[in-house]
Amino acid sequence: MSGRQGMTASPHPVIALLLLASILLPLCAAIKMEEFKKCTDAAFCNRLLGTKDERYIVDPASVSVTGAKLSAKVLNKNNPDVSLTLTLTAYGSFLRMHVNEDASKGRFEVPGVLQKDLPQVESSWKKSKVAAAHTSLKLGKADVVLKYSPLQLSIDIAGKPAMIFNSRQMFNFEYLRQKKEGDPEGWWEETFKSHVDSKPRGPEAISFDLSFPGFSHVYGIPEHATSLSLAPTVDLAENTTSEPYRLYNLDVFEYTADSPFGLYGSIPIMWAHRLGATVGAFWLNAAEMFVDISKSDQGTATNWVAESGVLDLFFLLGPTPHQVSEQYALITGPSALPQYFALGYHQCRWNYRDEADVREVDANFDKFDIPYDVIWLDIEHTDGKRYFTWDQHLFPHPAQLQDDLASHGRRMVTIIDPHIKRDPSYYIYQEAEKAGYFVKDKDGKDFDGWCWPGSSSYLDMLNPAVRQWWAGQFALSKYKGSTPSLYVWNDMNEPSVFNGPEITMPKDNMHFGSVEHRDLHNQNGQLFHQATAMGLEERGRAVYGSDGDRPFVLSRAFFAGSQAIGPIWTGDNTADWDHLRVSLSMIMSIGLAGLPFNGADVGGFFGNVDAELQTRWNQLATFYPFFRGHGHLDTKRREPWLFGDDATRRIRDAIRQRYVLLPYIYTLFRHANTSGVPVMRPLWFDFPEEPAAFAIDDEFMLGPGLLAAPVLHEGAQERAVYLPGAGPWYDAQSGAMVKPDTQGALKLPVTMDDVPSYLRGGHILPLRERARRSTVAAKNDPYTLLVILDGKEQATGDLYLDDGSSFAYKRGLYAHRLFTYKDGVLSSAPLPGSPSRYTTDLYIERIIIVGLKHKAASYVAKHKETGETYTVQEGSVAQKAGIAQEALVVRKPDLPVASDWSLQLSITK
Ligand code: NBV
Repeated sequence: MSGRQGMTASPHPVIALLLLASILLPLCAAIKMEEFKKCTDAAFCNRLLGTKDERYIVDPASVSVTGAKLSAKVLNKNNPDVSLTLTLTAYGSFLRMHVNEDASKGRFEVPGVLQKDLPQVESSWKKSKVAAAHTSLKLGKADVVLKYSPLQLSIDIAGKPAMIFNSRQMFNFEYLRQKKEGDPEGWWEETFKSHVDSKPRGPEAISFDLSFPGFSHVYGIPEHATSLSLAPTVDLAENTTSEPYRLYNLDVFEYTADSPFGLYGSIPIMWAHRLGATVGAFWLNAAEMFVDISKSDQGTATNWVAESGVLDLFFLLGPTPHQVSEQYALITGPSALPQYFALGYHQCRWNYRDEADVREVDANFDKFDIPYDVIWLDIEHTDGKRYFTWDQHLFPHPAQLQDDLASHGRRMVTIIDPHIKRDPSYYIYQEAEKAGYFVKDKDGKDFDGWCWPGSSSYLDMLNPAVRQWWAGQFALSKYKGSTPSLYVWNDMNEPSVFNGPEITMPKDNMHFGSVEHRDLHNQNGQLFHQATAMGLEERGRAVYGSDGDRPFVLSRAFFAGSQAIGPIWTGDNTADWDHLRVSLSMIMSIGLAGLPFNGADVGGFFGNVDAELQTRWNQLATFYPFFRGHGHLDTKRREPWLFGDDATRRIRDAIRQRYVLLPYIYTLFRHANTSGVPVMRPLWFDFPEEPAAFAIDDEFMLGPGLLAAPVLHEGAQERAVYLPGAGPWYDAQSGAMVKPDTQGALKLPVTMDDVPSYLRGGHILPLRERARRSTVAAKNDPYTLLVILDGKEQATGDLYLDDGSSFAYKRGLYAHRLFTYKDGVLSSAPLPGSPSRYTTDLYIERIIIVGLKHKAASYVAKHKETGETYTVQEGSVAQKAGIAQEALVVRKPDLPVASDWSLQLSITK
């Protein structure tokens, strides 16, 4: 025995403090830790996490190789009846290890996540030497060795060990068995609080260890409110443990800003990064999971356990951060391309009371000259929490309201939760009940749980027929009072069940195909999200024809693959500075897990936010991939103009700055859509060779060209910033070059107006500078190119263009432009491989060049082909964009944005 057993379980320091606080301050609301399981409360975690087991060997006689796939039997030395089938499949840039019992035992394999056409194999096991004790394979830069006794898989990258599976022999696979007299406690039945889990299939957990030799940093396995570089949970020197990271989708009331407890979503992918190599490990399994991490001079060691399912483990071979993202996107799909409007500002509140309230908020945005795109309605807009209905007194004319909003370019989002009121007169309940579409309890009756509407049932979204039926509910003819400008928000889909174990569904509930809820719990919310998005997609085709309308559905619960459906947010955070700070790590971690379109409630959901925090939060959220202000029913109103003139001005600036950046952000989302690369990401993603950046999580990159280090502390007078790489870096507010010390550090004084952010030399950012009410109002606006030169006076950048709303881009109706600045010539060409069928009249109205070394008496900008010349101005013309006091500005070149051209800049001294 080793691992957690025999170690002292000391509560995490923050947890210990909270426990103390809950004793001292019983009236102060905070997360109720006792509502949620710890590892020691879960029999499978107790049994298997970090438990050594030397029984598993590969039967050498069984090893066979066909093409890319190796198959073998894994035997249990102590039990001749057990035999597992292991397959190892080599893909060009990743490796898949799959272990299961005889398929007839019906262990659950997660459906719908894996891409159908996993990439072609570059090299295969054919090239391996099949020896008595092991089999090996060369795969790109990776050397893979499968050892037989004990079972072990090791992967070297560029000659150095990078990942080793089962080197500490914690692999265990609890085979399905018959119940016997004298079986250990916790095998067949388990109680937590007053909830009894009948566990009809008995013990079926799977565990393993995975080491990352030479890596001091691992990341990912969201969702947790923790540091980005994951802190160890096992202290080898002190022989103590704290709670492992838990992956179990839960509705955690008032979660704390530093905890390994599971939250609303789970994506079991871990990244490891060191100088010269980045790798990843993804376990496709939707059951409850725990992960321990320990660190030593040798690197990082991790232990994993899941309650059921199969072992389906993908090793992503990198070796760069971009490649790990690409590999994960090959496996689980790239992220959906959002509609352009969805990247604008969203105004939400629980609740906008009635139609007059909505109209007033909408009008105030115009009055205070603040752009926004979407206004949201929470649960109170419904008739008694019967989703798809409207409270007749508060919202008597919903379609008219939406049409009026749409007439000036704004959309509405309504909430649709998964709990269905058990009311025989409610049409959704009636239809679903009659068709037998609800999840069953362990006795085969429709499960009855408590949620907002009272007694509720839950649709069984594992059943494709239920998803199809649900999708149909979004047809305009079905969803009364909805219009094409209405989009959807799925909350509570973990699912949240107020009277269930840990506020969720009992694990022994039954789904379609005799699947226990236990097996798919972490995918539950995703299936609901998917069915809703499918509904909007179908509605879009019905309204607009075959190119349709890209769905926009925000979900709280998520799982691997959710990126292909739509955005998520980090749930019910709190209006305090800790939550402001932790939002960065959370968003980046979820982005690394392939889901770039995510954000945190701006202002913090629980509690009242003051002017300073609200200002700082908006300044940060300018760069969030998803930007939505929201607040709890009991909080004071917090629309942007309610915090005094200074705060209103600053929040307006922050939101306007977001709109200025939209062409750049939309282009980043296109990259996520084609190659899985996160939009908001850690510094080391773009600077993998900088160890000083590996643990930084209070700054981030927005794409490759912008670094943001917003102010994250109350009353801050200064901000310490780390600027990686050789630079040059330019202050995004002044355009002035900044000079960090030799270590890359910069300390600067800050006022409430400052949002430290930096432009990276060598990059070109497409912008839209005109202040408008919404993205719709800016639809025909011209562009600005912000050219930030590197030390050699060169730069490149790109701009993705399409109609911003439909699926026509899938037919090639888009343009992706590549801009290059070199030797004083700025040129525009199609990004290699992009089509040229998309046409637009839009043009570039301004070019700002930052970082020219030579100050000259005059400049001439000339179109190389037409000979036309343009006015060149130096100085603060571009201040509207918050950029470039020290820049050179080419005014009104009016170059067509989607055509080829080049512009020569001559310096006359
Ligand atoms: O629907 C009400 C809220 C919603 O505003 C919030 O964003 C969700 O995360 N919902 C949770 C349920 C109530 C939470 C206390």
